[in-house]
Amino acid sequence: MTSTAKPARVGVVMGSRSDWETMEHAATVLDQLGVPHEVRVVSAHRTPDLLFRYAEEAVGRGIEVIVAGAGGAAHLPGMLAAKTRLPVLGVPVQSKALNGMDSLLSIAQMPAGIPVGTLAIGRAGAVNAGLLAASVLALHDPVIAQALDAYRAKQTQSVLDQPDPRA
Ligand code: RP5
Repeated sequence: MTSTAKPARVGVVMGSRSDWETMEHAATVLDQLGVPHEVRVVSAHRTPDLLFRYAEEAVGRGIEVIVAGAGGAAHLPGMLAAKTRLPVLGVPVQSKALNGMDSLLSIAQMPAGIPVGTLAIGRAGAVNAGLLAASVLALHDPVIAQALDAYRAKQTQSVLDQPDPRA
């Protein structure tokens, strides 16, 4: 799926369909900002060949940033980063057994040389990964830059408009 007819510029990938509940928040932000993106399930351990192919072909297909979410022993973001020079933003999905601490450490603790930009566990991380991906594109895309500025201004205004938390 792409958000528009335009070719995807951000790849939102996840290790399992069960990650969608978290990762849809990244896709929603990208939709709101008008960033063309695609959404794919690519599992490091169930579909390793697909993972390699996805990472190897991403640059040639016009992808500029990859947002990758995974839970548990979350190899996906690191393995994608190992196979592409594109920026990879990792979202630790909240696991049942360890509440996402396993996912967080698996994604954040990359050895020096292959970076993964790691976000917060769960929804906040997915939202921020979408925003960060848009920020990268906004460096050389004034339309996305404007959409990002408007998003932030609206967010600020909504706090200012409701100063009383009981209202
Ligand atoms: C990881 O294992 C996925 O990223 C998911 O968070 C976790 C559990 O996957 P399922 O068993 O729900 O498919 O690969």
